[in-house]
Amino acid sequence: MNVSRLSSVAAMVLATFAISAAAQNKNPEAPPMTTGEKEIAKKIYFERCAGCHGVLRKGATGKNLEPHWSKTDKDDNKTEGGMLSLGQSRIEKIIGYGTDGGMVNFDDILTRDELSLMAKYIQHTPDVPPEYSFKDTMDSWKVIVAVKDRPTRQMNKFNLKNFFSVTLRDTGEVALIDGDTKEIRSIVKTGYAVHISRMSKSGRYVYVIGRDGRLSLIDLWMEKPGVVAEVKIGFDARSVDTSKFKGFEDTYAIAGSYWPPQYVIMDGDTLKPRKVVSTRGMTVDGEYHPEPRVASIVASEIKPEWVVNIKETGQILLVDYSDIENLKTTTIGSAKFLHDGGFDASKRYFLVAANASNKIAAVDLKTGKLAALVDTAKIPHPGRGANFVHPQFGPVWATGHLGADVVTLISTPSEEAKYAKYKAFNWKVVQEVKHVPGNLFVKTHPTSKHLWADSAQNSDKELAESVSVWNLSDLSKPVRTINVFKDSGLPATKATRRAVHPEYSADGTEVWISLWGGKTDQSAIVVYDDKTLAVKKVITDPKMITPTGKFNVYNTQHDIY
Ligand code: DHE
Repeated sequence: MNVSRLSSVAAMVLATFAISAAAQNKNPEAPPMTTGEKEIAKKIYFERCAGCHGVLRKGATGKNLEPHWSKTDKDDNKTEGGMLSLGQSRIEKIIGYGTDGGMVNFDDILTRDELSLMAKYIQHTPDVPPEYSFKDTMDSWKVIVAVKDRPTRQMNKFNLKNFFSVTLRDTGEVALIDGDTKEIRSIVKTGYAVHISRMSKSGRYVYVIGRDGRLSLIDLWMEKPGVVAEVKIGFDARSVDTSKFKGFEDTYAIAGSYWPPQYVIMDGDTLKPRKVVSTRGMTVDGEYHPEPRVASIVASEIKPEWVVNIKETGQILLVDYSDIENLKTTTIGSAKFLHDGGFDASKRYFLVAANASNKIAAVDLKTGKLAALVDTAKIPHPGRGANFVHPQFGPVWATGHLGADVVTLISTPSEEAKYAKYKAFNWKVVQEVKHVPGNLFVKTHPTSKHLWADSAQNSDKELAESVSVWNLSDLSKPVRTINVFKDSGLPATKATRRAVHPEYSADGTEVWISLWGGKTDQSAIVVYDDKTLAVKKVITDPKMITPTGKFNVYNTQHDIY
């Protein structure tokens, strides 16, 4: 970083001054920063902090980080707070060491100078980034291979169903890995800090969204699968999906933006922008929010609709794409801070975590209404969740928790007569399976007898590098907790290689786990036999840097989890 020793001494003196000012003065001022320092801090904030706290710092999964805030409760009691009242040294400690409330420590990611810089930065009024119009979106749009020049049939001999699109987070790439041979078939350049991949209904196209809003369309039918179109849908993004209803297969794509808060509808095979829709509006509490970010998006298979989950407002939008010129949207109020989620086994219901509200909201896609709002333990984080039939409670959907040491099982309705006896349990938490905190993803498969859960965000290195596996017929304790890092045979270093995101092969016989370390650490994906829990293969390659999410083509195409 470009902060000289001299200026860091000056910064310390100023910071000390700011602390005493904060202690004595009711209206303390933010410590001074040069334009250069602000630019560096702005970039770090966007890369490391905005995801949880928001660009305007109003808070979501993370706390409000405005210099000054005040709120009034229902009894008219006013509370005041903000970064200025905390002061420099306290903020530095929080950023460095994290908090019991779930904030991770950044002392192994940021230097001391950077920690100090960030502590100063968040005492200043947030910068409001520019808007991003339909024209901006259109101007960014590029077709790399025109539809007429693309193959009309699969030109390679790969078993595409069992391909995995693997996020290489810190290089802004995805690795396309052949699930049968475990060979890397292509590494494809995508957006910055690439986030997720979703499959078109046909299974031909992969849509990959980067945190910088760059959406890449990969054609798996090409002899060497590669990018055929690209568009930038905003400055900060996390979600994408395609139209999956009968008659609309591969017709449209939709991508959600964190900043500006809006979503973009595009043509599915070229990414040509068709419509940009803002998500600014009222929260479920009736307050205006200037930054309601688009969290998860899924495509219903029972209606031509997308479920678009708006984080800060807690509004779940059902966007009907049957006539995009006259777009109809159903707005369903649920709970604030919507994040990730998945379907139940019947795909009639979509269950989404309102993570900082400690709730799961379930939407009935048949009636277009909220089916349930279920209270859970702290900070549910399902990924897509996991569906299986519980020996005592019938069909359940599982979510892990970032902030609690359990995996929650919620009973889901079923129209199958054999499950009618479980109706009384529907939408209740029927079991909390004992796990450890810091879970990001749970997974099972219709053919499997196992439930897998990582603990990637646990502060204990050994637990962060391990996953737990339960037998679905007895969830009282894990059948095994597997240290994935040890199984990988990678050389031990000080770095934590977080074992993250279990994903099944198309036939449900293998489970793939990423070992996610830093950009300079050797990474790997460890493949387990789901039946015996033995290691089948360790995939490692100098080009495969920071693998995190893995999206099996068939399972993602058909929402199998
Ligand atoms: Fe994700 C899904 C947002 C950090 C890996 N993540 C999602 C979804 C959202 C989201 C809204 C649901 C998308 C959908 O289904 O349409 N993620 C965010 C954040 O805001 C957050 C907390 C902070 C940030 O700054 O981005 C964040 N996510 C991460 C990571 O650090 C992870 C662990 C590693 C990485 O690669 O970035 C990560 N997120 C994932 C994965 C999924 C995901 C693998 C998809 C799960 C699946 O099985 O479908």
